Amino acid sequence: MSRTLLIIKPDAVERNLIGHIIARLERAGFRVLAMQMIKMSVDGAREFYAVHRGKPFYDNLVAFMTSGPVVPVLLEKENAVADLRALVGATNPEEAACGTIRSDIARSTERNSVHASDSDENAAREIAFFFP
Ligand code: FUP
Repeated sequence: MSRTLLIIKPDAVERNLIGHIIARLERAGFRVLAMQMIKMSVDGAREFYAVHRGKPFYDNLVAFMTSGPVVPVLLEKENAVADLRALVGATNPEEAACGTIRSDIARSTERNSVHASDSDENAAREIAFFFP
């Protein structure tokens, strides 16, 4: 078993899609180990997305992630990181495969409804960030 982190982003919370997303995760075989609803601080969002500092979308990304509540979810499954990335789909919903979460509900590359850790190393860092 391995662990990964998903974040339900403000655009999905605002559209009442928390339950929809959690149901899809559970149906796909993920176990929810912990979750919370929080409003990220600007400093927190800047730290969480530090890898993107200096990129043209960084300030907008931080503004979006702090624009409303988010729901970080700690998940467990065999092959959790890769399986969650496959379930979530590509960053740009127009490029996300049919049947993925982003293809079905995301609005745009920026407002793409969910975050999923992209490696075991980043999953460990991101899990510690929200569930120390
Ligand atoms: P992902 O791993 O699919 O979440 O994508 P990235 O880590 O590359 O990007 C993180 C977030 O930055 C995306 F979810 C949305 C935002 N982003 C943009 O707004 N524009 C871009 O061109 C790339 C990413």
